[in-house]
Amino acid sequence: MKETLEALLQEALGKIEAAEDGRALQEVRVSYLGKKGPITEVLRGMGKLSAEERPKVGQMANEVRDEIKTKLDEKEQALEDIRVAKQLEEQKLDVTMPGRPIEKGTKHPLQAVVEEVEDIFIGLGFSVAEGPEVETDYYNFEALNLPKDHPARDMQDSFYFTEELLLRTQTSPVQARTMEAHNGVGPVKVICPGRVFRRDNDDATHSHQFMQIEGLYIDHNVRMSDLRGVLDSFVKRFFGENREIRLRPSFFPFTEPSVEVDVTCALCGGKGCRVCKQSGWIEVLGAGMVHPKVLEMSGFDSNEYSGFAFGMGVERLAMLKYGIDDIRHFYTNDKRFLAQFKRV
Ligand code: 2U9
Repeated sequence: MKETLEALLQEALGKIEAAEDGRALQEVRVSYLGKKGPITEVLRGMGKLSAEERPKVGQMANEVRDEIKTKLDEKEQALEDIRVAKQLEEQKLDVTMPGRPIEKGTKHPLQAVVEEVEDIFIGLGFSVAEGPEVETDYYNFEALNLPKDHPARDMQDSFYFTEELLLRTQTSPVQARTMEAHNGVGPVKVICPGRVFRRDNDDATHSHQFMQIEGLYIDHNVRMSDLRGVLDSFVKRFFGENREIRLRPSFFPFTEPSVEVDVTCALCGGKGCRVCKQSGWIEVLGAGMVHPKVLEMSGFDSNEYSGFAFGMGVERLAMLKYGIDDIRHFYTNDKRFLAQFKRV
């Protein structure tokens, strides 16, 4: 009996040792310690033993059962430890690891320039006005002294939806609408930034679609010197205090007199170089005194009121300020170009 129990113990310990998971272990537990197991069998058969042998065998059977139970419990714990360790290893999460940086976009350089120009003019007492990109022939041309047969339309003739509806060729219709809304009562002091569309062949300096900022100031006694002062302040703030402006006579149907405005060349400081074609000046703006007909058409008495207006291309401003050599960079969305304006 003793040998049988000893053999049983060794056999059970071997199986416990070999068990690789909880299930195998449970099978060992049931088969050795269960009601139909060999140890129960031994205990049941004790009646047949002599009085002398009975307690010894009983004690030994109990010891074998306890030993198997202990080893089963130990192995169960060991398997559980391995399972937890494995799971921890697999699901390792380093909470101290720095996160993956989210790539931040940048403000488009044209938008940055528009906002900078807006800030400067707001500082000079102007408001910002916006209007539709799809315009009527009336506001885009007629109200600006460009009647239907006017030759200056040819330069801009662009994207028509119908005879009377087109993509605006300038932001001037926004000023015309603003003036109309004032019902002949000044002052009107606005700048109008926005996208405009023209018939043009695209190249390094031209695009059929670009951005403009136009300005308008109407009040009693507004004079050309006011125009000069405002544009001089703007240019000094936008390009640098050391810049001067120069006005040259020009023609626009909506202003009389009209001027083109040059700024001292940044590269040579006015001495003359390749960039300014030896002139020392670079053209940046168009401007003039609002034509009396334009004032009258939008409801202002031209004997009582006068005003100045100006217009500039945003791409051109940005190209001059940041040394950009091709207008198409603004529209191709190349991140290598755009990322250079992170700090603008
Ligand atoms: C009203 C009255 C007058 C706006 C003006 C210019 C001169 C001008 C363009 C030149 C090419 C800007 O860079 S560009 O696209 N503009 O030169 N614009 S005066 O005059 C107005 C506008 C509205 C009611």
